[in-house]
Amino acid sequence: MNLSQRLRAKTLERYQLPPEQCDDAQLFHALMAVTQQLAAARPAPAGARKLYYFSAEFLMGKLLSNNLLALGLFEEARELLAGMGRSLSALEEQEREPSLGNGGLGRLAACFLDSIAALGLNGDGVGLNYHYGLFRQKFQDLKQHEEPDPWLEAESWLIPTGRSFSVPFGGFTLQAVLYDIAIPGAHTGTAGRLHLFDVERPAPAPAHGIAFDKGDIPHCLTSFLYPDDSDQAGQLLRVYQQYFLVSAGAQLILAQLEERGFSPETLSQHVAVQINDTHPSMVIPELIRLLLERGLSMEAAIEQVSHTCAYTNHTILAEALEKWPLSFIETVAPQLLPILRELDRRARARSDDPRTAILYGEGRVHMADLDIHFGYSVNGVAALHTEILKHTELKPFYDLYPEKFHNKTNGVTFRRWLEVCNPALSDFLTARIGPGWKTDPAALEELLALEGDDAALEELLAIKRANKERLCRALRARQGVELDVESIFDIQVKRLHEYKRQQMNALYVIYKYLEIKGGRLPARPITVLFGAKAAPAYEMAKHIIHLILSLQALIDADPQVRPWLRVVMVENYNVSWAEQLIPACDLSEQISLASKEASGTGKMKFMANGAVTLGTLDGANVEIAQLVGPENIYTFGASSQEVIRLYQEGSYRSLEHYHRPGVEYLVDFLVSPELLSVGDPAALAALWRDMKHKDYFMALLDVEDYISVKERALAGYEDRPAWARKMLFNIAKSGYFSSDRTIAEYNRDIWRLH
Ligand code: 26Q
Repeated sequence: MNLSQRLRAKTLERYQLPPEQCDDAQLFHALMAVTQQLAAARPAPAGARKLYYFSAEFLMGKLLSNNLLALGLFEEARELLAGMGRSLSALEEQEREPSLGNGGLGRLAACFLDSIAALGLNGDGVGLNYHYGLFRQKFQDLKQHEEPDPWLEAESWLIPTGRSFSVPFGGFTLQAVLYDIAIPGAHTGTAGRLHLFDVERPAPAPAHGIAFDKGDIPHCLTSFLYPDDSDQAGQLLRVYQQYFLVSAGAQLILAQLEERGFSPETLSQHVAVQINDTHPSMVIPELIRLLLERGLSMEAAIEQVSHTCAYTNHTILAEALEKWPLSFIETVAPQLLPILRELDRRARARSDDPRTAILYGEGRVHMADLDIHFGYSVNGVAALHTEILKHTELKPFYDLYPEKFHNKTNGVTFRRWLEVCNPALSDFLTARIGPGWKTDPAALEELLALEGDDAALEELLAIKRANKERLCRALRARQGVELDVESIFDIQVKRLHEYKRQQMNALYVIYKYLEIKGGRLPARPITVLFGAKAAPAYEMAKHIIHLILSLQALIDADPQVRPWLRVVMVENYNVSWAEQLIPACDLSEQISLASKEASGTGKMKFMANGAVTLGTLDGANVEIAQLVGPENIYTFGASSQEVIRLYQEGSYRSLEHYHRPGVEYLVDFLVSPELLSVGDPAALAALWRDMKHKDYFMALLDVEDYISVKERALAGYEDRPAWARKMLFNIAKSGYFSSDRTIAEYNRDIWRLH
């Protein structure tokens, strides 16, 4: 049966209507069901060793288009719907986005599942079925408000498996019920799975806000995703979530091992576990515990687990390194305590450096140390990040186990982040260099042959313009803002964090606002777009959102400035917004303080969609710069070595930078009468004081260089043919950042699945 016949059969069965007479919601649900059945019917790939990718987050985004593409039905679906006067994007409006992740780490896990499936590797994801994903962001009175985001409906992508496992907590036991999402591989005929565990009787939705009864563990364990570590509340619940995930996941591994006919003594030959940051680190003692129960000696259990588990580090921010009090573990999973003590004893026997111990002074478990001692691989997520881990953050461990350390530069799936989100550019690429880039993004390099082809460059500019128009329509419809497509689209979208320095971008907006007020007009209008959620308990981040929204309101109301400069903060930035924003971007803002952004993955999506990067030499920006060369990127700011030295010496004084003539008037604008007339004086003053006296992430160190290089980038945009060549170069070199490349490296160096 072809897709048309399947869809007809489905709508007749469900609604007793032919597809033509269904509304968008019915058509969406029918198409989802057809897609899901086709994906679920596919076999798993073969392989002697099976990978389990453990992650507290999987930021999947909407799945309909992606799954159709992987099943080879994307074009057929587009044509079928067009023939009925309908569109795939209208149907996708009906889909709720599963936001089971905060940001980069969760989205990386989703790209990895897509690539594991596409490479035909035998690997599955293991996570939790949060009923409420990341909160929905609303702006009110120029501030962020959080609302619950229920994504589960009667019909969803979840497939009940009928399988469950008992998870023993201190004092009670819970059933972990397993649901699966099928992940079809593009061009493989096989499919992987995302395994999501849930409690048996989840709590009903809270009546107001995003608050749950954090004490009601049996019902609330899977209620919500933690909005990152800045939220101090309910840490104990977080540990319950982690143990629930790893215990159920470890039991699934051992059950499947047995089903494949292998004994627990051979675990490491048949299983690889990738630990996505330290959130699932308790899988190590839990697997050891389960192997002991199955009769292995402590020695043998540790030996097996140490050759099964591998750890990825995603951050060097000290506050994000997990060190749970032992008392939490004693409450949540007391059965792990003797194992943790034994592992600590062995770690101390391997090294007398106290910095590599597992149990710390006042009784905390250092989760990363557990992974490094009792895993066989440690990797960072970009070249610079891995070097910093080896020589600074994790130096004592690198001295102990140099052979365990690898770099695996992150990547993104070009299926979602180019083929699905930018069909116009995809068609252009296929017309110019053939379809080879779809299975091997490195083939995008063939575009370099078009460097002197004026018609091709013109077409590239026209595609960008059309994508900007598409974004303008979306912003008009959803947020009621009217933008100028002729303006340059300068975009910064990512979680709100001081180290990412959205506040420095806001200082640029202030600079430009004052320039225009002084009669110095830019060559063309500038549109500065932001999208960012702040963790609900992260005050400074919320102040920065307030600053941006205040600037937006101030400029919108100013007829002198508004034609030349706009600020727009997209409400509720998520994967679906990213799919609209990224193809429409001219200038990609990647301006974190050097050494702080482990990698960054949004930057890779922007690059593949023909945006030019404006960035510091941080994270994967370093590798982008090496690939495209200085002509095709704008870099600025202090180097990571300088920044690391400033921190080590404790010698950064923001006040000294504040008093520079090019800086003081920008910072003081935060508490100017103009801005105070629109914004909240307490919030703006708090931010102003912080910038002046603390500025922990050194925005004032780099702001002047940032402004001058950004001005150079804007001037560069005016040479349209030269800019089109920069776009071409960026697209051509972006293939390196395909997650297919990243996953092939994980498989070659860590998993060895076949
Ligand atoms: C920790 C403890 C308690 C509650 C929450 C957390 C928590 C949750 C999420 C800590 C960290 C995160 C998310 C981290 C993250 O997204 N890191 C990003 O990972 C990307 C993929 O490797 C990188 O590209 C980014 O540079 C990095 O910031």
